[in-house]
Amino acid sequence: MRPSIARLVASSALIFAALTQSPAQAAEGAVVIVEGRTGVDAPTSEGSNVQAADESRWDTSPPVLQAIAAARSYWSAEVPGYTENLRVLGFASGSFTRPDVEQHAVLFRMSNQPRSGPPMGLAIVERDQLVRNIAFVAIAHSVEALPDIDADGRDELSLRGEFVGQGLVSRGVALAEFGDEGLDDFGWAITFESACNAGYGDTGALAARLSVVPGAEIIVEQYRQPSCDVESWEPLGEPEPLQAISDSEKTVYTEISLGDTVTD
Ligand SMILES: [Ca+2]
Repeated sequence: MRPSIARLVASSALIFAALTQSPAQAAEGAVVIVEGRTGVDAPTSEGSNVQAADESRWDTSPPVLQAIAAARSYWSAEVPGYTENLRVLGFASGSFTRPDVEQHAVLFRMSNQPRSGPPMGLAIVERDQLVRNIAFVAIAHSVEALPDIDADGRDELSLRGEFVGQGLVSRGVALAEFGDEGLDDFGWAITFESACNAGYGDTGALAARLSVVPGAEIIVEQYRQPSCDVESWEPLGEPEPLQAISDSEKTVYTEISLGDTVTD
């Protein structure tokens, strides 16, 4: 199984090694994809999502239940000793698999084990029909819709995750899109990292802000808190385009067959 936490943590050394340079600004009119400077206690984890009031309806939604039932069969065969700990985590609305339709991407977690890479599901629902059912392994707590960055008529998605362990807090985001071959990552980034409770001393914290003008490159601005005792952030280097993602960094998304279900 893919070591997702390794991906989340792998860039720590690179980020910590970055040198402070002069401050700079992102492009005007840019859409913010992720603002990482929200601190250790920011309500981004499961259980505190701002969509909470709307999420409960997906717990009993027939197409989502259909997706979960199929995912149960998939993961039972895939994971030895699979134990279920189901949770519907959130949803996003947009036109994800084809243009000009209203779809909902519903994120659910089938099990909370292993913590470093639990089995997840993403159901795409259109007109109360399940049109896609994706199985994957990742640390993901929320799903968000992004603007159609590459102008193919399909909105992009972001999946945000957080890992907390041994005093280290690490948050990351995977950027994904549906193409002709299915769902595929087109970028990822660490968006927050703090070891202030890990016993390494006063390491401060790091954060990243991702923004984009649709049709242009995604811009990454990095920031740091020089001390664990301060709450203000200072820029770390110049804004830079998001680095290309390698195949080994991509999440493996598996399409679960919809059987007799009406598809798009
Ligand atoms: Ca697109």
